[in-house]
Amino acid sequence: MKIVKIGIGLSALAFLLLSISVLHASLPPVKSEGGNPDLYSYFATTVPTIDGVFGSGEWQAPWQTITMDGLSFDLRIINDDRFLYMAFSTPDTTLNDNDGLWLYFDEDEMFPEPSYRNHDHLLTGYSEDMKHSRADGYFADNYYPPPPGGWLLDSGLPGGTDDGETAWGFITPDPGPGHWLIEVKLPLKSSDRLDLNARSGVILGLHIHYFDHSIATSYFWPSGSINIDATTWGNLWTSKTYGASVPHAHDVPGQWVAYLGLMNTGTSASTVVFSFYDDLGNLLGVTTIPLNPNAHYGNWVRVILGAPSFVGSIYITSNQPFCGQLNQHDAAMTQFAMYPFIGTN
Ligand SMILES: [Ca+2]
Ligand SMILES: [Ca+2]
Ligand SMILES: [Ca+2]
Ligand SMILES: [Ca+2]
Repeated sequence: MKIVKIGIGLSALAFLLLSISVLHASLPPVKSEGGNPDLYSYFATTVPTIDGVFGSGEWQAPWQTITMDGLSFDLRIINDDRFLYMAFSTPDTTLNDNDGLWLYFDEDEMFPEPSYRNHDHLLTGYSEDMKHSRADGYFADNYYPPPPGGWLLDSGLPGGTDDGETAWGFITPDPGPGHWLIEVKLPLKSSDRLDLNARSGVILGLHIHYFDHSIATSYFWPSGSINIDATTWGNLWTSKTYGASVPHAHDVPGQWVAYLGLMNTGTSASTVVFSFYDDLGNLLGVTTIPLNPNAHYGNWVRVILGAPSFVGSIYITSNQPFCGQLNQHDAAMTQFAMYPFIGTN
């Protein structure tokens, strides 16, 4: 059982927002490296400027640490409904124009409709996407051709265009050493069929290749993965928000109301358990919500509880990760996600 605790005081919006920010801050780095490891994209609350500089407040997501063939890279990932943004802090301390980054994405092949389906660990001609960026500013958008496969430039086909932005910046902190920061922006869905055709909320396959030219060495995530075999790639969970229509008819004047939306973007059914506690820690009720793959679920917290009002905290557990959204009636919205709890308590 994976457990994440959040406290949600429905009597005060400020407390609700505070609780969610605490949840984000306490998320552990992703360490799973066996099989197909996971990375998580948080829903963007700000739109980053792709300039190779990590501006204050620009990347509103926790750092995730990945191991690429023995080297640790830190990255932050966010998305909105149109774009995926990635920020890399590399351990590469030698500035070289030919240092390079390749990002390979696997989606399913349900062209032309944008799909809620997840990556299929299968490389299908014209259905996948790859972005290649170099420290000297070179950028190339690529696609996966039909067999015998390989990766080719989008611009080599009629209508193929370069879609995406990257920027590299060499930062020299005190104390050092200096190292590369890389910012990336790419469309989840573009007008070019040779790019991703995905919606926010899907899981994409991801393969990362970093090349340190100074020592002519490549690093891969997942370690040992290769760019022509998507069964070796990792999972990138993207986030989705809800256009929730809050049911005014049930609202009680003068009270705060939280609207709860859940989405299971995984491939397994989730069992989500909400335990409601009052301010003294007394258990008020427990509700179990089954959430099938790619299913949406939305309701009011107090309706789940079965009580006309609720003030207290909610303890949520799940046997699978999922993403969700809390919407304080007509005023604010915040997203949260249930990821594996790593550690002890
Ligand atoms: Ca920036
Ligand atoms: Ca595929
Ligand atoms: Ca393209
Ligand atoms: Ca492409």
